[in-house]
Amino acid sequence: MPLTLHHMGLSQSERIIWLAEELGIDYKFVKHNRDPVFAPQSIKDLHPSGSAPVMVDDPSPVTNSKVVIAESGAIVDYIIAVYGGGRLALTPKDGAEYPHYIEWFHVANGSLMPAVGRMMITRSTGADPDSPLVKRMVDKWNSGLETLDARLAETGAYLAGKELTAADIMNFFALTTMRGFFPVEFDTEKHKNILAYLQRVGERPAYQKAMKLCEGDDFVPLLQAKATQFDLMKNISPK
Ligand SMILES: N[C@@H](CCC(=O)N[C@@H](CS)C(=O)NCC(=O)O)C(=O)O
Repeated sequence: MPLTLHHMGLSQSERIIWLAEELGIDYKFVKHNRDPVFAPQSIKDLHPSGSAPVMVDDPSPVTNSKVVIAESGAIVDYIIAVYGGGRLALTPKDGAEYPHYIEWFHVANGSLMPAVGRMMITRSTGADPDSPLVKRMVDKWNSGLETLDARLAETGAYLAGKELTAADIMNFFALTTMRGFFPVEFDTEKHKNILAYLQRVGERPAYQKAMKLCEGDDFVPLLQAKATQFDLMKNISPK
């Protein structure tokens, strides 16, 4: 089995394991523990980015040599193209859902994750909530959620349309596990479509299997309006 997927606990690399489970492909799973919050040396040794996920394909059927990639979107695209027969990705042949697919796929790392990251930093460093910059960041996060909720209201199912695609796999972490790093509560009215989506995805056997593999049998995915906060954040709270 040439494909090895490296996951770091409580991180966005859960996306890659979930993708592999949805596609039903063979892979070797390697888990790395945070040290204690950031990436351990074992992740840094794999790729200069020093971040998770990392995919190692050795030998890659594309190059006949070792391929190492450390960027979620690139790994998702690579696995779907090389091992997934194009499943879970849409193309122009899929018609009206294609532009939604491509937009939402890129919203994940282009807008949603940066918005979540900024929220986490402002809250964990105790930034002044009345500063115009902090207010603008909060607005961006709130309007991102509003847009996402409106899209889910339109489809009644997933981000591109009626079926799960890689666009969902890219965005889901920001709505779930990421909320364990800072307190964001969804509103049962304003975010009702997001909340229904969390339940819909949470029922998928591939998602359940991936989360158990990534975080252990006792881990409860953060699929409710309120998210349990991870203890590891105490290590980097301002004194
Ligand atoms: N844009 C990258 C971001 C990767 C990233 O920042 N991963 C985080 C985990 S969620 C990480 O490794 N953090 C630990 C560190 O930077 O020390 C991707 O999508 O793969």
